[in-house]
Amino acid sequence: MTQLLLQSSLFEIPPPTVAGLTYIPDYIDAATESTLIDTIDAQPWITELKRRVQHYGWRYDYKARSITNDLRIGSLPDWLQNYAAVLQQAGYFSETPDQVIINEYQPGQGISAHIDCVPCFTDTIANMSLGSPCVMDFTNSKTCEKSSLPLEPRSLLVLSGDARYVWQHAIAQRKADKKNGQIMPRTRRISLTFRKIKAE
Ligand SMILES: O=C(O)CCC(=O)C(=O)O
Repeated sequence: MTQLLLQSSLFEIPPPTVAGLTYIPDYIDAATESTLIDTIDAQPWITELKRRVQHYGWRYDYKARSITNDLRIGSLPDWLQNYAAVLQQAGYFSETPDQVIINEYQPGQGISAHIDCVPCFTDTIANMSLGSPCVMDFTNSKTCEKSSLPLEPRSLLVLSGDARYVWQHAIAQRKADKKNGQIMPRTRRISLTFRKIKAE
């Protein structure tokens, strides 16, 4: 029995495939990343959660887990609108995203497992990573299968199909991640999540 366990531990179990997940490393270059971080840091942060956030286009009500008409802020600022337009032109979205949430994660901060609000947002969620690498964990809400994906800075993650509607995603609240057996300490990470609000 021990022998069997030892032998099996030599093999890595391949993670289940998350259908509908597209991961694009180096989606933006380092200069663009740096400019984006400076632009983001020049804007006011909302501090009512454990992590700091910024909302554009529409505010999201974390308590009610919803978006209502009174939460409309206005058009995306130009520096976000350009990315929203490119995401639509690239075919990831059928309509241009009109809502962006920016999340800041200091080491030890994360986001609990969730599926993005189904009545609020359309069928694609796109997420750009800046700063620290981190691991995103996925759990299949039907089968409880698990999978993890290291998110590199400057990458783009697009969730559609099962990745959008069946798999929960989360970032564990910890100060380091393991990648290929190596401990990777986290530093400050910022993510930009692009969504399209569902029409009433
Ligand atoms: O920070 C991330 O990469 C994920 C953000 C997210 O899941 C969310 O804002 O709902």
